[in-house]
Amino acid sequence: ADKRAVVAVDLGAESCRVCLLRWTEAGPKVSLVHRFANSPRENDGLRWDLGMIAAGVEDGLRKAAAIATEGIRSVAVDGWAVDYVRIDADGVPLEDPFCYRDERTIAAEVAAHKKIPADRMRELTGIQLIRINTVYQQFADQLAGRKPGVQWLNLPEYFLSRWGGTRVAELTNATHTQMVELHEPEWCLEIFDALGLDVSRALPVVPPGTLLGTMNLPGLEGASLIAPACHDTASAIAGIPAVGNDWAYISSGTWSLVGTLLEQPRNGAAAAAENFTNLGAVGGRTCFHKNVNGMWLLRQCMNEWGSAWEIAELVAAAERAPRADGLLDVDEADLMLAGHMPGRINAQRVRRGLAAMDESAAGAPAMARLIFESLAARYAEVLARIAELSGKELKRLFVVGGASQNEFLNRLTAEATGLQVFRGSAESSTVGNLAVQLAVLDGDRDDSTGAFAEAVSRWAEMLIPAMG
Ligand code: LFR
Repeated sequence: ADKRAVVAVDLGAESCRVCLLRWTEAGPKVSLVHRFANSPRENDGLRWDLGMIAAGVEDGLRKAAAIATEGIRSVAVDGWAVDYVRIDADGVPLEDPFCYRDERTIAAEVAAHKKIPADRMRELTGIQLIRINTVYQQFADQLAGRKPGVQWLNLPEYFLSRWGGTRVAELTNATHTQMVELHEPEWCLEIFDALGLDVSRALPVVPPGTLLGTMNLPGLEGASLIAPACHDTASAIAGIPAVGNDWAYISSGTWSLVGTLLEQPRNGAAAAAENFTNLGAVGGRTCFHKNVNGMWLLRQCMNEWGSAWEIAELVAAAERAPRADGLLDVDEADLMLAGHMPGRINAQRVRRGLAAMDESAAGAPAMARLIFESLAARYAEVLARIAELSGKELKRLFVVGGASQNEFLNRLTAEATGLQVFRGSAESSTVGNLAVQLAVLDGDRDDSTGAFAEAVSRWAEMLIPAMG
């Protein structure tokens, strides 16, 4: 068997990671070879620093190549969805990509729905109507008269093409644009037409597990480039090896994605009215979930509190703080925006007739507790609806991703939901990314089948204990 190493790149809104899978006598072993902080910055709008991300990832790839003297067999990239790179005819980015939190889409969303009603967009795509979706960003670019570029790619696919891969739109990521048909893996022409967007600038939609070519980066030449589930959430869910019909998930990081896997999308009146999403998942399945706010709330507060608190101490202090006197609506639009989060939280409290809290670092434990209790209550609400809409009798809840390490939040979640909570991998996106690669390298190429999903699941089960 081929015992060369396999590399997973995971792009996160807060941190980016390069991990290396090597084979030992005892089986696979995965180690983190490079990690660096990421965040959008104000630069003619809220944007990502693409050069910094590329330099960081490529540093990581070179480190991986230096460690893996046996050679690297393949590389795959997953990352947050919806944001994209517009490129010129030579594949060179026109500018730094916008961050989905940039406020330009507030007006674009309203304007877009004058051209195509929200209900119709929902009916066509089955996707949660949420301002961050690519479609509103593309429309905002157009309204602002930004040069369209010859093509655009979501970020993971951009990186794969940057190193020599075919330019594609991987399905799990493409669905989050809100520009793909619900029942066909194809761009939705009605939406492109209604908004005056040019479908010839979008790339062919391909399933997760597609081979895109070979790597041209010095030191890694010849490694296969694979599109995994390019959407980090779809990768994270692929990293949960659970079987059966009684489980739900929370992919817990900057966002909390609260949902369950379905064999078929559900876009009936209730799912639409309650704005659940039907995103692409590995093996032709559907991630049926809702974006709930997440560690964004806490991280944004921590930015204001300076270096006063480390996350672990803050969680411990929150656990000792008194119960909150009233819960936040964590999904209020204002709480999705960047900057002065303690003030935004207090503004909501005051609007709801509650007393303002201490916004300083001294008040951090109480505010953190409020955030955790409010998130847990929201998870419970959403999961109850998921059980109802999916017809599943939920018993187990798998929490994966960075914030799955927060045992206090897990306990609050167990109390609020009544479900048995299992902590999956903190690096579940990487588990899923590698599992898809291994399934493909093993010869399981037909993504549309349950067999592919099962192969991925078997690999995920083997990889979880192998994560360093
Ligand atoms: C999680 C995630 C979510 C997506 C949001 C924006 O990292 O990918 O699934 O809704 O970020 O891309």
